[in-house]
Amino acid sequence: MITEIKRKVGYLAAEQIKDGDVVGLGTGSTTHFFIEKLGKRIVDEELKLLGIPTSYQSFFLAKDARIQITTLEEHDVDIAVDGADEVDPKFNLIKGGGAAHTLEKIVDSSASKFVVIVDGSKMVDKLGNFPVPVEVIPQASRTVRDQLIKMGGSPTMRMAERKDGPVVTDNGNFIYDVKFSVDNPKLLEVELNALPGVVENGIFTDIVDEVLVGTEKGVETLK
Ligand code: ABF
Repeated sequence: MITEIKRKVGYLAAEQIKDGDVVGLGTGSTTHFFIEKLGKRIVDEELKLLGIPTSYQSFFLAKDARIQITTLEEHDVDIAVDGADEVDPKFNLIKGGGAAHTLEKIVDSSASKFVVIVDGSKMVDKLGNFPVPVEVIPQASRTVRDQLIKMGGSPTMRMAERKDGPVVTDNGNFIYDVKFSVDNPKLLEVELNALPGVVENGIFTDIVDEVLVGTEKGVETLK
């Protein structure tokens, strides 16, 4: 059922894309369906669009969907569509479960319109049940961990599933998943990025324009 819900919300988001749009292509299983539907629209409607991927995962999905790829060097983003791990009532997000939050935040925040697509399980009253992903320069792993603990966090290095080493991001860095009590998302987002060695964290604030929430009853659009 969850797959059908993700497909429904991903497909609906794809209907917002207009001919000639430059589209930020998010990462994750819900956005997978969004990209799939764009591919169908390109064939069925001869839709013309350019895609800017937020990870190697979405890059290859876009290639499979025959979406022409471009870069932020060449184009501004008209609309970015991306998943999330948590969404609070003020549209603050936790993202990064897919280890792609650094380029996601760059593309999503640069878009004229940023649309988040989630299933209902991602909607929360307060961020923080999902640990905050923090991308770190490998050489700074220990110093950043110590700082995260001093800030009241409980960091765990994200390990690769089948190997006994850490997950390495598209940028060649490591990720800490940090349990925090996220009382002030904006402040914590700024404080985390001020730590020497932190590349980007998965708290997204003040950049979401719309949230499409898929449930068994249908898709609700929150603005
Ligand atoms: C991506 O989407 C990640 O930031 C996030 O972890 C992931 C979760 O979404 P889904 O449940 O659709 O895989 O943007």
